[in-house]
Amino acid sequence: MNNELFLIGAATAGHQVEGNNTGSDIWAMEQMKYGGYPEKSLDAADHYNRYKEDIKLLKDAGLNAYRFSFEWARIEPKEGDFCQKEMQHYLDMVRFCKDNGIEPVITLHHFASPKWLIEKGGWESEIAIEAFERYTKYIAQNLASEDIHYICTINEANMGNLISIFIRQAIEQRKKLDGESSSMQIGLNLDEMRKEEEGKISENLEVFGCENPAVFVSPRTQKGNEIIMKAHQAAVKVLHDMLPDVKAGLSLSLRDVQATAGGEERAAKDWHDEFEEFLPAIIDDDFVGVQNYTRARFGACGELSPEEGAELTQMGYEFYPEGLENVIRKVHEAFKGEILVTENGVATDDDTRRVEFIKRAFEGVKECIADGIPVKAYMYWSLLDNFEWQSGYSMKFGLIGFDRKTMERTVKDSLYSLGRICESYQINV
Ligand code: GCO
Repeated sequence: MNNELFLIGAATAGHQVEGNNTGSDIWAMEQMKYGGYPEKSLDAADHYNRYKEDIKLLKDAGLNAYRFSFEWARIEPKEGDFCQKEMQHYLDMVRFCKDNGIEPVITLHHFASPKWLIEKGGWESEIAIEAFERYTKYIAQNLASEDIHYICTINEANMGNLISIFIRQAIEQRKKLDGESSSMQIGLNLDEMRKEEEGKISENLEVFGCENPAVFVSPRTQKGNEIIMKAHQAAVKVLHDMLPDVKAGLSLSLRDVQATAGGEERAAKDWHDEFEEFLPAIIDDDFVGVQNYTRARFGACGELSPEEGAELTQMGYEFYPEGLENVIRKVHEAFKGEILVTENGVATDDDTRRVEFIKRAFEGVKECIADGIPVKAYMYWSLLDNFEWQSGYSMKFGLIGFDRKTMERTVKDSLYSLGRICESYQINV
């Protein structure tokens, strides 16, 4: 079913909504003094126990698809030791979707990894390729009798690359500033910083057995990018061999990169780092998942801040729903397979702005489809307010809110408005 329908749904990621993903690297970092997570995920939205209620809300509002992730750390808590009970949990979720006429779009890896993988070298080690392949095989065996159409191997495979570029730019910026003055006139306590660095190293050694744990969301080397691409390709092969009806791909975080006068070269370089670098490894995939939240404008001196007076989201991004259409068009110039919008959304406390964001973003999707671009799905990020990684629970992306004490859900108007879009836009593709 549903393969002929245009999919309109919402997305979540296990670690951000389930709660108590205790075997994962991110959970471990949340407990650390220098782990970079000021707030802990704890019970999150307790989606692990309440997924039925949440999927029912999505269905009742009129949506027809749900993208969610399997948590590798639960399914393979020790290396090579798979937990059938946890696998069954995800199979139950898949069946619950199916029974309710909701198309499940499964992500195999969404940022969190098993802690043991990081202890063995993580995403900078070839071990990750073999481990991810073995995990994918186990999943494929278990999904053999399910009617699944789309599996996303790795969420935002380009994230580590983007993080390392961002850090490099920040250092260059710092150097420029320092170069301009004869002494560093800034109230930093270098002694304190050094102590903190030492503390971080010894804590990493204690928790992960290495000084710089290569978690998925840490800066990536060129070799690390290649490892991620190889892991993805190995997983796609497994899926094609074992589940021939499944379409496989990965997702990328893609800003709408724009150049103002003089910024053409920098904009082109940025698009290369976000997208083109990964193209050779995905060119033959069935689909690519596009994840867009805003635009990035470049001038002769680099990235520009949003214009004076521009509306900003809670994340500090420019409110710019038109970015999605531009990104889809740019991706399609180079990638001829299907395009799924696997994430698009806005963090705001004002749900009327979310309704507006979705409406305008979806207008762009319709234009792309009208021009023959094979866009097959639009998934809003996110179904639920959730644990936004290092920003904790303060960012409100959800179509559904929840009370952190009682876990009681509050459906926002934006869920119904997306449901109405879905009902009025059932085209055959
Ligand atoms: C990401 C993730 C999500 C985020 C979302 C909002 O891509 O970063 O897929 O986990 O929560 O993008 O920032």
